Amino acid sequence: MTKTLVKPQTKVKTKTQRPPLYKVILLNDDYTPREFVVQVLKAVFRMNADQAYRVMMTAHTKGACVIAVYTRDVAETKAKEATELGKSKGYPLFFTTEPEE
Ligand code: TYC
Repeated sequence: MTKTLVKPQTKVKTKTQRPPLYKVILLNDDYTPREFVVQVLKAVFRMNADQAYRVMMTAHTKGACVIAVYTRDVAETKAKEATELGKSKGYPLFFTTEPEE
């Protein structure tokens, strides 16, 4: 009797799913002191003085600046934390999030 070898009909493909990423965006305003914006960027987004100053100046001159990209939870938590720091001092400093294309 001959034996027939049957190949499996299905193949299992493993795909690594990457979580969708969100941008944190700093918005300019007319009231928050520049130095305070720099302080918040250093504290919440772990930037050095030079990076923080550049980001602040970009938002100041262009109206907004993308700061960093994180998973949704981290982006939203950091944006909220940074906005709250401004609020606690009475400043309208605002950070928002947006999904990355
Ligand atoms: N425009 C503010 C000022 O002139 C400084 C500032 C910069 C505020 C960036 C917010 O995202 C900002 N005092």
